[in-house]
Amino acid sequence: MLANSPSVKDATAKSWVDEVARITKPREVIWLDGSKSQYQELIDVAVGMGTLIPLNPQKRPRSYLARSHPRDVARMEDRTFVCTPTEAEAGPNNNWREPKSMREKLLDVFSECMQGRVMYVIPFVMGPVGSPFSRAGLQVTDAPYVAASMTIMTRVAPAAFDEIAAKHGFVRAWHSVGAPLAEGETSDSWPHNDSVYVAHFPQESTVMSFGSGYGGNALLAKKCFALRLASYSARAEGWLAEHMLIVKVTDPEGNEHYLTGAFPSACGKTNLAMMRSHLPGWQVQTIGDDIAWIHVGDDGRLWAINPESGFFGVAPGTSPKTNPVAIEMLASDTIFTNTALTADGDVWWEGLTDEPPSDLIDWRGAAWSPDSGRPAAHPNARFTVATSRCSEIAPEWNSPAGVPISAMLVGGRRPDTVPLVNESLSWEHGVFLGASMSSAQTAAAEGEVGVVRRDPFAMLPFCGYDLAQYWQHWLEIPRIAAAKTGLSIEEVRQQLPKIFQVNWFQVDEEGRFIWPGFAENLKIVIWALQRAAGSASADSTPLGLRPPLDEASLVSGEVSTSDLETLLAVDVPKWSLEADRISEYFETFGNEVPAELGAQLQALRSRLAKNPT
Ligand code: OXD
Ligand code: MN
Repeated sequence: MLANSPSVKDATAKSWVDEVARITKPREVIWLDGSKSQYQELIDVAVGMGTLIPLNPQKRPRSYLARSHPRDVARMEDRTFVCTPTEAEAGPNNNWREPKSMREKLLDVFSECMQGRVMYVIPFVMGPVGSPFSRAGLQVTDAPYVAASMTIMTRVAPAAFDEIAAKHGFVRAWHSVGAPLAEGETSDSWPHNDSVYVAHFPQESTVMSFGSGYGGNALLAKKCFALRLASYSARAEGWLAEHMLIVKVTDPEGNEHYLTGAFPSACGKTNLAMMRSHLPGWQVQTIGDDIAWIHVGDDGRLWAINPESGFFGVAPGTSPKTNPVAIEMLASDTIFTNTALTADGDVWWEGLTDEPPSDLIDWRGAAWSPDSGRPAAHPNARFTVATSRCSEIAPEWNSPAGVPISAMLVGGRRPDTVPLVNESLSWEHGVFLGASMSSAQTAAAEGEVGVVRRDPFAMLPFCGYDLAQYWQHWLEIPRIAAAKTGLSIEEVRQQLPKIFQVNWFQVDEEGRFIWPGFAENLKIVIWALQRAAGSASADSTPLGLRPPLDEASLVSGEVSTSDLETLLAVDVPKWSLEADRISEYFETFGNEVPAELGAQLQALRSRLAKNPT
């Protein structure tokens, strides 16, 4: 049995937990301290429940497979709510609910919902312990799988109480699978409730999540805290909470550069964050693969921390070719969810090997063969693994000050129209590129896969307030930086990162990707970093700036000069239509859309008009 631990120094924390227990009525309350032994005990409990299946220790030591309920496999955006005082504040991008009545509704839903189960209390820190940018949270959950996953994904430690004391507060994260047990009843292996709520109360720094045990619906530190609630606080406090990877690139001269990238879910952030350099003298290291908290430094530069301490990555498509660093990282100490199981007790997913093993158990637990006509792993199957397992993690991932960012990528999954890379002409133009981003939908959220939707800065599902106000906040950054540093706006502009739009996903007539992607993306990253450092040339296009077409470093065995021309081409008729679509999208935000973005759209239209071919 887990020890009921720590001396809870913070009276507010203690009384909140008491209140939750009074409402939810668990049979026992256990505080976690982040220790290895407690983690192992959580795992043992989850194995005992049948939630986790131990993998063959000869193949994958200390690793487990979880099979979720078939209806609980992804983030549920239509069951995710933002409860700001007014609907206008939440914006058309969020499902708004009036906070008081929603809170009452949820208190009702949570009433006695943990009966017969243990409530785990998880004190955690987001960001390096002691960093001025870190924040603390307390999550309660009645799912040992969720508690174990949170132990991997966040810094669970008694130090959270010091952070709470220092920062005067913490995020309150309520989580229940919503499946109380009657006396003597045993639990399902994946308890859940068909009625799901993931409700955010930014004013009270509170999340209440009920019914789902999966990913972002349940690991509340991730999307709920580090993006939705954090983006809301960030606007008021003058910083940015972004759905961005952070990567470190060291050039052959030993200069260190840091870059962030905003990409929608399942668009290769983890692969880009873990690229292995194949270019002589260049080194790539990982800082984070999903979330960046970005603050203006005293020097006027933007400094980023990764608030997480683990990776919750999409498994399908991850292979020794696409992400060798991840494959090594997953060799042990990993929780897999909804992958297939091999006959010898290991995991498999589509793309891991060219040929599937002939004999598998699929993610639902049914026998599978290559003729089954359905995927063996769920397309949103995941791995959960600690940052410390990544051999290429940069030591400064844990630096309290964060890392200074010199370039930012914004990119979606577009089969055509959006070129391989496009450099913005100014900070404001970069914000326009982020605000007008779009991408074909993936399996990371419920909804039809493949449909192109606008996903500004990859934050559509994660921004805790009106996206139009969020764009305005991005536009304010130069002024915020000038006010903080005493530099002029012009001086600040020299310090801010350059913003680049990228698209790795253009296809030819046969539907094949034209750009090889993966490790080759490093060439684009290098061009962007060299542009930021002022050491690479560029040509103008109606969209912005691009590498010269004879850019030898981008051409390789796989990419001919003519491919490169296709990849970098600007199709003016398509872009005129794209401008119309952007305009229609902006209109859905009414008067809130910053005038500056209207001016950027107008400027795009006039550049296109001057280049009719
Ligand atoms: C994620 C997501 O899990 O974006 O990171 O869906
Ligand atoms: Mn994500």
